[in-house]
Amino acid sequence: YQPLMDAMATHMDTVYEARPLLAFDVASDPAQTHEVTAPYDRRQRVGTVLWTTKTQAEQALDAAWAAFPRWEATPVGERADILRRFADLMEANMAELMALCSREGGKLLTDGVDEIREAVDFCRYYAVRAEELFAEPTRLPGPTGESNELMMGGKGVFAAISPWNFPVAIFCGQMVATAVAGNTVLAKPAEQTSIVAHRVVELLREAGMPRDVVQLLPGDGPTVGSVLTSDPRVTGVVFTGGTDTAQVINRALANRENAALPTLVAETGGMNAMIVDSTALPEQVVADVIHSAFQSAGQRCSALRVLYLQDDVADRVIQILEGAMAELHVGDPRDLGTDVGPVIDEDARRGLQAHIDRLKGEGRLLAETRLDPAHTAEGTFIAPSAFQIDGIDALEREQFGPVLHIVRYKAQDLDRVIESINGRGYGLTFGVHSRNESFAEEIAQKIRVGNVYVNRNIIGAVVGVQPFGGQGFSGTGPKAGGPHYLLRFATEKTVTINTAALGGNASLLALGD
Ligand code: UN1
Repeated sequence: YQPLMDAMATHMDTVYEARPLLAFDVASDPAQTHEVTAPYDRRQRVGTVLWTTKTQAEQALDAAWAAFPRWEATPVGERADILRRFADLMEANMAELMALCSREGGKLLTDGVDEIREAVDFCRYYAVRAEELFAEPTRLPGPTGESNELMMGGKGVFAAISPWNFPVAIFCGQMVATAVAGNTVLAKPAEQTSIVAHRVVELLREAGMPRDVVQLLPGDGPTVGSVLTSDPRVTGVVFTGGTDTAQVINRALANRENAALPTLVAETGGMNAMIVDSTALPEQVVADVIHSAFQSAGQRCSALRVLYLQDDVADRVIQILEGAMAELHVGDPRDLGTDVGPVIDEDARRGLQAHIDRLKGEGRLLAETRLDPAHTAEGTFIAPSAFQIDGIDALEREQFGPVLHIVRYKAQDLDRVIESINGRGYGLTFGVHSRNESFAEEIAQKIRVGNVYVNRNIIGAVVGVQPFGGQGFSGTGPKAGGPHYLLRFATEKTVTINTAALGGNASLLALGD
């Protein structure tokens, strides 16, 4: 990491000025300018963000609408090449992007590396998939005297609404997937991470993405979000964030007058569980639990929230866990010795603290990491903690932070455990730890989630290898980083030609040659 650290050092004090990146230039406006400070130390400025006004958002939509036919007609190879150049540029600027992920998003440097790598992988993966899916019409077999072809196109204008917890990876994944499929895109980054989003879109423009094809609209939900979800010209929305917000977006899209039926691709919350049976290796379980529950300060939708321990192994696992949690260092994410950084902001900290205080009040605390005020006094930090609860139903909502809930179960109650996890209605990630192969397989079969992990941690899905996404309250699918993702942003047109009438074996391919 040393060369990266040295390169990053040159970006640690830059004060940024982010602004909307639209098809047209926007004037500065002090009334629309917001300060950004670092989550690990609120005295440190990262820069300012100029928020998009409602009128600008509407004008951006005009431009996106006008640009769509031209962009859709651009050969897919050219669209994919922009993604490849963009990936190269992100790699070349990795140190700066990592520095921004830490300074603005509170991410550990190691998380920053994974983050930029994932964004690069999304670009290269979707570029290849787009060329496979969109390059040529597919000829379909049919009766003599007729040709049938399936042609792929874009859908129109997409709004891409992304979260702060993956401010480069998910932000890029949404943007490049919708764009390479032939759509024009209005990207609304999370309010908390607009500066890194701005830098990323500057690189995307440098890679050759036309200004009116992908536009960046920093701002808040009531202003920018509501334009994007109420205008009938928005063909679809790709969203990652909370389940509640996805439901609000779904209702807003459905309530539009004179709008075509929309596409909503949502990747939302999780109440992810892990089941550990008596044959599991306690040391390995604890290593994977710490990783799954506390990496990224638990701020991943894939993170472990509820750990089910079979009675025979529970005491041993909890004892090792307690020791391991006592060793975690909470503090400045730019320090390589830090294991757990801050949570994103004061609202998040307050919500988590209230949940923790309630469980402590009920006497449920099992283990906790100590905060050292010398490293945490100026930021929004939450100490990792573990509590005993009776079951997943005791949790009212997803707690998006480093809080682990532990349930003891008896072997004969396993079916009831699985029923209650399935019955809770979320379905994102799930883990099982067991050295009994048929036990693990049986559970993996019964559990209704998007991603099952056996004898390992449950976060960090790899693009193209572990397609990621859930079901139920956890999302609509299709899976990001999977082979079918781009299809949800595409139209399919079947063209049937009576070739006899054209006097031969005509096909669109032949006509186009
Ligand atoms: C999210 O946290 O919003 O597998 C989803 C993982 C990541 C999760 C991203 N792909 O941990």
